[in-house]
Amino acid sequence: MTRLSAVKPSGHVQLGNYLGAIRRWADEHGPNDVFFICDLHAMTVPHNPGRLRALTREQLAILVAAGVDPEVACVYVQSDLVDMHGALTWLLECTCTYGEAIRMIQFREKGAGQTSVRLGLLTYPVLMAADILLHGTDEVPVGEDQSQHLELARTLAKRFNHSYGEVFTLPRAVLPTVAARVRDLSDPTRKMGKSAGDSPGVVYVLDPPDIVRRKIRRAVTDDRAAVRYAPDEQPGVANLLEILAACTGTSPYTLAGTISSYAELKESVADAVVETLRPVRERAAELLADPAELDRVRKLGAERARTHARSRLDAALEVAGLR
Ligand code: AQP
Repeated sequence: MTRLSAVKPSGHVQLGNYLGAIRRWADEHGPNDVFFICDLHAMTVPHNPGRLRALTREQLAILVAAGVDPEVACVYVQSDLVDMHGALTWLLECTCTYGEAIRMIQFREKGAGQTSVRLGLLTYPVLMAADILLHGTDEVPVGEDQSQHLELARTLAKRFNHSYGEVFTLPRAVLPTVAARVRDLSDPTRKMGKSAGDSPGVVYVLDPPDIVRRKIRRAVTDDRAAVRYAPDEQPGVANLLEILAACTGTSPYTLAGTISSYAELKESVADAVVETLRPVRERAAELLADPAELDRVRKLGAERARTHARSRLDAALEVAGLR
């Protein structure tokens, strides 16, 4: 059974990406899993080419440093197969209707109020369908915000199969088992996100320990001076307790009973986060300083992904009358 997961190089990898997803990928991956850095998706909004290139390498280094083993699972950069993703996207764009594309809620939300949007913002759900179908994916762990796109991928797979011949596996959405939902330290009403830029509320995986500590010490709490796990009433404190729980494998309720002040809570969170990220940061730094090794990993992933996808793309081109 093939499972597909991705990370988008729209910013530096943050603590939420790591605790919520990457750490679990590292713990649970097997030979049928496919992980990719979806750099093509990072181009739907204005982007800087040099920064995109650097973020892509950084994300690959972090995935591997975190323990996603490229010798076990398929770990690759999407643009290394740009010919294949691009070709299948075209077949699927010619399977999708304009009406289906403009009904995508994310397009309406992200495009709202903009004077000019890239056409790719409208069509990226079709690229996402191509990503999924190219690999014969059975399961895609997606959050609520992406479930409409997964539904589109199923619709396009069914329509293509029905029109031309059975080529594509119908993918299923599975709710990801989120190890932790990490919130922004400055505004705990919203999730921590990597595209927030240089925000004091976002801890990046490659932040040096002193920066991590400073950001956590400045985290927003409240004036109740009571360490309780009450996410609705005390979202800032609850977020810190959840981060500590995710790092230490304890429940936030239990932790709340053992800590008496906000200062103590922040010190414990800072220690735990620094120690949790340390091995990943150090290994990623080694990989980033060893371009030959990172290139080897990248090439290995691209070759595996290409082999995995080749026969399916060929079959799709063939039945559509292009061979
Ligand atoms: N705050 C978070 N808490 C827990 N999990 C999170 N993830 C992201 N933020 C948190 C999970 O990380 C994986 C990879 O995310 P992505 O690169 O696909 O992009 P995203 O979900 O849009 O993450 P970001 O960091 O918030 O990026 P931007 O700011 O660009 O939107 C996913 O499994 C995601 O659930």
